[in-house]
Amino acid sequence: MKILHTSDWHLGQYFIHRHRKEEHAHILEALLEIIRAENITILLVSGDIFDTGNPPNYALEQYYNFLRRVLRQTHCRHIIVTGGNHDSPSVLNAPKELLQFLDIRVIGGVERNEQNEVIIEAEFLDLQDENGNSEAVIFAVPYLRDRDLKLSVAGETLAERAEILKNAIRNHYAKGGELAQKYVSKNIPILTMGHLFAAGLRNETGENLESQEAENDIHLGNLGKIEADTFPEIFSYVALGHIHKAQKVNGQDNIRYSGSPISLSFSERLDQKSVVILNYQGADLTEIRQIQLPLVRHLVRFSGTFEKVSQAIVHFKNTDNQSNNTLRTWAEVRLKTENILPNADQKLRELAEKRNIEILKVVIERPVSQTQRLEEMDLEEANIQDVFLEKCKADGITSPTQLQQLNETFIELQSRLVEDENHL
Ligand SMILES: [Mn+2]
Repeated sequence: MKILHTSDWHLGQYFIHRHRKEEHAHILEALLEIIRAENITILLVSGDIFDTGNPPNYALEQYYNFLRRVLRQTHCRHIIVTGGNHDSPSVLNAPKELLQFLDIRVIGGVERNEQNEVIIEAEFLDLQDENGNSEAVIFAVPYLRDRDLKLSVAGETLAERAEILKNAIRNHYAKGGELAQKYVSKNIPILTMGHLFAAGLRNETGENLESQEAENDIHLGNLGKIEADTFPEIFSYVALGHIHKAQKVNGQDNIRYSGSPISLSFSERLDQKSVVILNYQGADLTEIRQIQLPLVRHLVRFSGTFEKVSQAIVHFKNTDNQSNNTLRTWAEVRLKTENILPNADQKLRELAEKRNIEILKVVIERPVSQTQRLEEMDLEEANIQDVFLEKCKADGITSPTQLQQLNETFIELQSRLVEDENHL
């Protein structure tokens, strides 16, 4: 039996005054083709189906049309959709009962009973074949909000909150693991899903992402990172969403982020997007394979002085015409300049136009010069937190306790901001 794992579609994304409708249309077509060609039986979508809680009509149409085509045009029998932090549980859940008749299971958010206790069983799916025999079980955990985990206790430190959050999530998965016990003897796949930050992310080359460039660093946030051992071993695979770059957690082959199918911000411009295919023989996961998705639009970033950026644009090799599926390149410019350059923006846009590149955003980067120390820091290389701490020191804050508190607050704010900005 083959299972496909994907996540973070962000249908309906509005990106610097543009929509992503065509990109999503191309990529859903590609997904459908993979489901067909690989003879997938179960499709898992681990959260962030839509970019906003109130998606535009065309995005809803793309979603329902995709579901319909999967059921009609492929051999896929079960579709499991969980809510991410971007999804509105009620929007996802609205057609839940209807979809269930079509073997599409939607877990938009955590369900609670009248005593306000989480109903773990609602996330536990026993998928059956046409004869009513279980053919797989999926513990389909949606994005867990603080309030789902009853974490709204005031006055805790950030570290305490992170610890409580981690334990609550661990406990949630442990209960799912207990429910799965009775299926062990059935010799069928037992999997789980999640939409959360995990610790120990490494890219394919084994580099530790947590020490990479700032934008990757912030992606992970520093709050409530979940360790690989959060997931009980009864689950042969953990299908995660939330992080947009495809990767394993702690180097473990069977705990993965599938990554988003399209680049949702310029910081994802170098990602190779893909989906994960799982092959099961009975309960055994015998193969895990990544399938690359086509690149339907290039996102590029030009950075440097006006001169350098102009040259880079003029010499840019636009691959737009190499494939019918490829849309016009979108660019972000990061202009390093100490003086205001009149019409720089306009001139660059005109140059780009000739290369069939559309500049979506020009960011002017002026050198910071509050203190000698700050001036000496290479801002391209520097860790954003170090810059913040240096700025605090430059402003006369020397108490280690105070610095520690400011640092924690900064990390929290930053992870919230960037989560927003990068549409995680
Ligand atoms: Mn996302």
